[in-house]
Amino acid sequence: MDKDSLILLYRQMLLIRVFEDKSAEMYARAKIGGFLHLYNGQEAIAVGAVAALRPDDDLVTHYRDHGYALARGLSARAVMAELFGRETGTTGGRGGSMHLADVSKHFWGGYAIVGGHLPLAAGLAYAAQHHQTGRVVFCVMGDGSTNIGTFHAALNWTQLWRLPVIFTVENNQYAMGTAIANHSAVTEIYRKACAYDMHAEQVDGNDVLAVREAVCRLATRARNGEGPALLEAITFRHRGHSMADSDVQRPKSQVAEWKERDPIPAFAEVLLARNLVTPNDLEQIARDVEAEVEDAVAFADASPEPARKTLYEGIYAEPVSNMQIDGSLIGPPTLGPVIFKNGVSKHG
Ligand SMILES: Cc1ncc(C[n+]2csc(CCOP(=O)(O)OP(=O)(O)O)c2C)c(N)n1
Ligand SMILES: [Mg+2]
Repeated sequence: MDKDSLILLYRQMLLIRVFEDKSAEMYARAKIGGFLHLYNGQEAIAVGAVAALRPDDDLVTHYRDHGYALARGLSARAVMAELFGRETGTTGGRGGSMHLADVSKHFWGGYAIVGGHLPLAAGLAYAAQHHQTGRVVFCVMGDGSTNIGTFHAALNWTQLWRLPVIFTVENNQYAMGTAIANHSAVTEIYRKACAYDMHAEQVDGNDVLAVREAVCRLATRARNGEGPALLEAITFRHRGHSMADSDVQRPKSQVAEWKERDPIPAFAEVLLARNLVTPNDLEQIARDVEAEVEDAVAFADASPEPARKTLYEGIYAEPVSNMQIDGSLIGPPTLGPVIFKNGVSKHG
């Protein structure tokens, strides 16, 4: 990678960190509602992985998705506005934190159901193979997801069909407050792939360059028709499971130990040691990132909430005729049976 690309990796990791610290503050001020799962400590995985992919490779994520959205180039403004539930958000303020998406960027987004998105990734990979687009699908999940039935179904199917997908497990060693040794019979997650004869690797998830290299390698394999892979990235989250979690189950000493291995200062050290940046350059990057996040908050706060009349948009292909908002009917103007495309009729 050239100097500018390496510095960009650092900037992206820092942007995610500062953005999320600000989101935590906005959550505490009740500007953000619903759930908020932060990615502090895991930034090297999203940034390293997205840097290894083509812009048209498909990205499917779990609910801890802010880092992937920002790394894929969704604007800080649109992501913050989505967290605020505003019209200018990535999904018009309807999805919130766990459902960021931008199909124009092949970012199929965040899914709230643990493991529920793996079959979707398999479907996208099937489409890529069938239409010979040359695309690879990158699907990320947590360690807890690997105990779910869809994990096994998706690995089996994609290996059987040699589909171009990289399943990446962010092994942050806990599913909510349950330590991996208490939730998984196999604690080295990459070994689960051998049940399906699938290629698997383990990588240091706190090393952005190691993650990028691993994903480059696995993407090349997949593009060459060599099939899917399971990548286990070892990491740790600095905060509790979500903003609603008081994080009492994880030993404080373990959290402190992993904070010492923070991927962002570690990569700053690499850049400094290679004489690619000066301490002044790093300070300038920090100032730029702070300004970008402040601008995103101001933008989100000034954006309107979605109009009530749009409440049902994007939910039904054909709105049901008796839907009402503020006493007035929306959807098809005539009352009477609504015939759905599958031939089922319902009386509105
Ligand atoms: C099918 C399903 N079961 C339970 C939940 C509740 N839940 C949300 S996140 C989570 C833990 C998942 O842990 P892991 O896969 O390790 O991801 P992490 O949060 O650590 O990134 C659980 C149990 C859910 N959303 N979906
Ligand atoms: Mg986990």
